[in-house]
Amino acid sequence: GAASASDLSAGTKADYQKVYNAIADRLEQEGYDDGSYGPVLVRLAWHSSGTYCKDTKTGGSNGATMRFAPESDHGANAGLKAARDFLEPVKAMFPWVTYSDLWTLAGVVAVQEMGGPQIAWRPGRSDREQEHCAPDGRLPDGDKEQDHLRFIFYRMGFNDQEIVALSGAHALGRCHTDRSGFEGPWTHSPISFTNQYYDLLLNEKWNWKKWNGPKQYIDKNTGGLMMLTTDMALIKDKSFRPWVEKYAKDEEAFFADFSNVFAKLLELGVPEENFKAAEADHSGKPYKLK
Ligand code: DDH
Repeated sequence: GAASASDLSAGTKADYQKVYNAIADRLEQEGYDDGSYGPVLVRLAWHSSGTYCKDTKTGGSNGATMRFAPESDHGANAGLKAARDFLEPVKAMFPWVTYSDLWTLAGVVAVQEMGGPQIAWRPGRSDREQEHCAPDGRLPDGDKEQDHLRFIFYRMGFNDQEIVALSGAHALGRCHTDRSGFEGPWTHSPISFTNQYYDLLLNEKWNWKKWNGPKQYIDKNTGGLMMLTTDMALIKDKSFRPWVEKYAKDEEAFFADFSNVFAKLLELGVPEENFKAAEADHSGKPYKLK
């Protein structure tokens, strides 16, 4: 059932701006990956939300159940402990913020601070206990084709355009052999939010990587970039491809669509009354923090 108002984060907009700033201040760290926790925080926000099923109304960002096994041990979540641990000191500074609000807000901070669009965000998620862990298999597998993408993302309530827009998050970050088994970044600037992913998909020459690891593509030119089978499905599929072409040409359109669809992702499974109850002014209106 819905949490009572007393279970919810009870902050004002100014309070959440303080949480935002505390995350932003620590984002860049020499020695971690490409120099920023931004990408792995975006991935945490996405994996904590993308478990949603619209038919059974289970999973989603309301709960932060990835704190617990078995969800923390799901193969798809390998490596996300780094992101959860990174946020612990912030949780300690602001004990009133729920983990589920903190993790989704961290995704917003990361996108914005890495040069992406502003994302509207609302507090109001309540944390839930271990028995609410999402079942395994709700997140996408990188070695599959367009049917799998549709199966996974239609279940969350997204359409083809939204699938393509969300996938542009792979402008950020990289694959790690000790996490997913795959290797390498998608773009030349993995800690900047850009539309480069779409341009590379269309205009780079991609070959299968010759190695003992899982099937993935590498770019013919430099050998330093990668694509998953699921990434490549976006240009093979007749309905996905026009959106890739649009976002490759028009970064503004990508930013606008990503902003909308990422905000929607972060609210999957959160009852509307939670947003209303959590806000000091009970308006349920989104914040634009910066
Ligand atoms: Fe992703 N992603 N993702 N992804 N993702 C990985 C890394 C990152 C898939 C597989 C992988 C989205 C969609 C998909 C980010 C954001 C988003 C890795 C590598 C795999 C594998 C993990 C590792 O080894 O560390 C697949 C498959 C899909 C799909 O089918 C569509 C979406 C929708 C998002 C989003 O945020 C909206 C980010 C960021 C990363 C980089 C993480 C890092 O540590 O760097």
